[in-house]
Amino acid sequence: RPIGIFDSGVGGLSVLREIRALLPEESLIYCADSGHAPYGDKSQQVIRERSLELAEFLVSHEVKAIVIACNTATAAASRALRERWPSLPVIGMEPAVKPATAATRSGTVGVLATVGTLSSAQFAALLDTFGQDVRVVTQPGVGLVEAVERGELDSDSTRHMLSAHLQPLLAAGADVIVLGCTHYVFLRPLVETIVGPGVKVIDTGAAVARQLERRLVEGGHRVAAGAVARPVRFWCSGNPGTVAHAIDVLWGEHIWPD
Ligand code: DGN
Repeated sequence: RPIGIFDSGVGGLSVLREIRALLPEESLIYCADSGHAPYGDKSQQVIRERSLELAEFLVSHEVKAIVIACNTATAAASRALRERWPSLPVIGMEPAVKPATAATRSGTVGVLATVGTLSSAQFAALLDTFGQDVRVVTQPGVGLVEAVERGELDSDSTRHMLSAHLQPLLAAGADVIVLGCTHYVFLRPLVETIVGPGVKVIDTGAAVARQLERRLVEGGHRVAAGAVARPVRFWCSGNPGTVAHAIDVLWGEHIWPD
């Protein structure tokens, strides 16, 4: 049985990349809700409804686990998914605030994420738990999801927006930047150029892939290592032509999604 992975769009490909590297023998279905991206400015209720619909689609393909490869959708919908499918492992994203608090030397951590993630109850709870000993400054990455959806990882406009968003975090003294949105991981090279070598940039894609593996092993669902590598199946809502371009750029392989 396959593993289902979804995101508002193509950002979750950054998580898919980690899952693919760790679990090449697993069959993977990736679902991009590009017809409805971005999620950042939508209400929690709308994001929850979209997430349930995407999960329903994946469940109809008999997935053995679901990865919500989107911080915004995790915050809005992970509980609803777990309630609807109590025996299905549902793995969500969480901005890497915990590792950031361990990594900072200046005592200030910067988080770049969507408005939806930063204003969620889940993020508030994360700050309650890990934001006590360090200062956490946040910045909504307005416009960045759209840039990545267009496959613009290094255009002048992306560079300009990103500099403007990072500036307040750096000015506040952050020496660790958390990329709290799966789309932003594709901007990591640009982020690193802007912040310079003294600032660490972190995300949770690899940790999520490891957590998925643990859950599969626990449930006895892991395909034996060494089995034949499976191709990833891509599906999207919205215009496959637009998504195909972004997949070309981000995944590095020409794929026309269903
Ligand atoms: N990839 C989503 C996330 O990690 O938050 C972005 C959601 C969106 O569409 N704004």
